[in-house]
Amino acid sequence: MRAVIAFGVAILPLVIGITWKPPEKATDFSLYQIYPRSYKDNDGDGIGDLRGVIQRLDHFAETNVQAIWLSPILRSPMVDFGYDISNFREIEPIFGTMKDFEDLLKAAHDRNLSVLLDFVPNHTSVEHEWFQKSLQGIPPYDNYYTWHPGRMENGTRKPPNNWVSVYNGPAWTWRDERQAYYLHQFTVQQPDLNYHNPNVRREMEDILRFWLDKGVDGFRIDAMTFIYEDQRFLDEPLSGQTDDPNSYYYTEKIYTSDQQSNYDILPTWRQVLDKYKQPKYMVVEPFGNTEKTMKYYYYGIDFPFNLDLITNLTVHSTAADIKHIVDTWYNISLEGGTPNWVAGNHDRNRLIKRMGEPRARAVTTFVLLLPGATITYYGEEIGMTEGYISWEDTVDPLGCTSNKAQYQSVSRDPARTPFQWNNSVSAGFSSNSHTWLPVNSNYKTLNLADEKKDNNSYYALYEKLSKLKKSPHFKRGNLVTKVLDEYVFAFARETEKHGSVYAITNFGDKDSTVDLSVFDNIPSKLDVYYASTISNILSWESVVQVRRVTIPAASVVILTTPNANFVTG
Ligand SMILES: *[C@@H]1O[C@H](CO)[C@@H](O)[C@H](O)[C@H]1NC(C)=O
Ligand SMILES: *[C@@H]1O[C@H](CO)[C@@H](O)[C@H](O)[C@H]1NC(C)=O
Ligand SMILES: *[C@@H]1O[C@H](CO)[C@@H](O)[C@H](O)[C@H]1NC(C)=O
Ligand SMILES: *[C@@H]1O[C@H](CO)[C@@H](O)[C@H](O)[C@H]1NC(C)=O
Ligand SMILES: *[C@@H]1O[C@H](CO)[C@@H](O)[C@H](O)[C@H]1NC(C)=O
Ligand SMILES: *[C@@H]1O[C@H](CO)[C@@H](O)[C@H](O)[C@H]1NC(C)=O
Ligand SMILES: CC(=O)N[C@H]1CO[C@H](CO)[C@@H](O)[C@@H]1O
Ligand SMILES: [Ca+2]
Ligand SMILES: [Ca+2]
Repeated sequence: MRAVIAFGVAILPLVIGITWKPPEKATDFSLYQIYPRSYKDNDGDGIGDLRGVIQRLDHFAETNVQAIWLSPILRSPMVDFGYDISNFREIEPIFGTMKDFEDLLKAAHDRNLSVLLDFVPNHTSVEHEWFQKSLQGIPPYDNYYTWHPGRMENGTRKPPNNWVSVYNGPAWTWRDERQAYYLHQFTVQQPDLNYHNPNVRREMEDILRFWLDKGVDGFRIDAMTFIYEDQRFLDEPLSGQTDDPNSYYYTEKIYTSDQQSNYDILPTWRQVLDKYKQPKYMVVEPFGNTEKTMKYYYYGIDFPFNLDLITNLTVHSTAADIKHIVDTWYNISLEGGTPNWVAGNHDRNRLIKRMGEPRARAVTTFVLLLPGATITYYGEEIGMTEGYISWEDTVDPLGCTSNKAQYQSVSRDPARTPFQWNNSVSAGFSSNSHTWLPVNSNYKTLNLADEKKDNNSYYALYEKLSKLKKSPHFKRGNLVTKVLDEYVFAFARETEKHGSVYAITNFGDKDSTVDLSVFDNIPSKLDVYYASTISNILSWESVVQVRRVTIPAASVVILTTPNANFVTG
């Protein structure tokens, strides 16, 4: 009896602290990735911080964002900008204090915004206390990481096998202190945790609980593909793609990637989340192919990120290619899964760099208007482009371990430059004219404040699409897709009473005239809701005849049933 009362008292403050009811599942979520170093700097040191995020939370109200995911904000020597954590229970001082984080959580919840943390389970920093103790062989930490004596070849000690790290070079590093090699699938400073050790699994569950108890709404799980490795430590077969044994692409990842145990551990984390009254979300970062990614849906998570709009879509994609990607991911909803659409993250070239501005607008239309969860990488809503970063200014470990001639092809810095808020000093990101990465020089014209005044800006598109996404009238998950021409792909979202919306994209280099009457029950005339290319073919506020609609090259056109009012009904 006493225990029951104590339990009731303990959970009461958590329940009272939250006034709104987030959705049970992340279905139709709009999730925004904040890269905290680059979102907003409050204290003027040139690096973004948590107080900066608090200042800019209202940015999300206008565009119907329901959840933010913060890239890692925990204590870190910042070798991999936070993905190398030295203490899983402390906020990194560059970003602020625990009080700042608690204030951020409260300020977000006051706005009905959910907050997801980046959970980095695969590895710690070498500076983590566990690793320091493991190095000295102190129990129980001695087996928290994967240590191996290596193999002797003709009297010379060699790493246990040919495994290569994601950041190139051997995945094994020798330490004299332990007289052994440790495994690191990422940088030398990111030793892999040993998930075959039940103590490690328990520690990581405790860390989840620590943040859930604080009130976070869930986690985005980093580098899921790399958690477990085969314990026989055999050589991986050669891929044949390169002769360079230090290249990540040298081997086929049959022992270091996508092991079945990576899937099996997820339901154990789900159980931890399900102990809480409020809905908690869990989304996963995959790395492999579509099939292996899809498999995550069956292991208790909300969704694995769909990276196909990044990896499979190109400026040359045909309408059939696009339809295949869209149908593949949409089909998961037939089994109760949540499709999701991602156009970028801090590891990839920005959308506009990959696709060019005109086609990027079409991709943004997919991301916001297809059924399921929308994921926005900070800056995508204003169409941020990549900044030029000189060799001297390069800080990304992938860039730095390259050389002056080649760093530009591998460095991730250009996709991580500060958010462009306005046309003042450092684009309104910082009061400091010197920022951790230089602000993109195009900020005088490409910035949120100016885009809000321009009906044809990228932000205007993002806002218009966000309004549509929010419409309560779309039939749940409803979608019809069509190939109308070699490069013209179209889809329809229907409602019960308010007609339909049709998005038509032309990825080709030539205008194309198509017949939309292939869609069942389409009216003979439609209103133009949006056209990315304003020309004499289509202009704002015009009406089109569905049997002959000309879609300009490299553009997107969004049409609606006449006088439809999707947003307010
Ligand atoms: C948050 O949600 C609650 C309940 O769902 C609602 O009453 C309140 O107005 C919302 N607050 C904001 C800022 O939208
Ligand atoms: C070991 O040495 C022998 C004799 O010098 C040589 O034939 C063999 O290739 C060497 N093996 C390796 C793995 O280097
Ligand atoms: C992505 O491309 C790969 C390789 O071409 C292909 O096997 C896969 O089916 C594609 N995925 C989708 C969703 O179209
Ligand atoms: C999607 O599901 C439909 C209906 O089951 C099926 O006909 C179609 O082939 C599937 N498409 C893809 C790309 O999986
Ligand atoms: C730009 O943003 C900064 C930071 O909020 C602000 O101090 C400055 O006044 C803004 N400049 C303009 C022109 O709005
Ligand atoms: C932008 O569109 C709105 C609504 O259609 C219109 O009232 C306004 O005049 C337009 N502004 C500009 C600068 O074109
Ligand atoms: C997209 C993403 O989160 N990438 C991260 C994956 O994990 C490695 C190691 O933690 C990071 O370096 C990447 O930035
Ligand atoms: Ca700062
Ligand atoms: Ca691992």
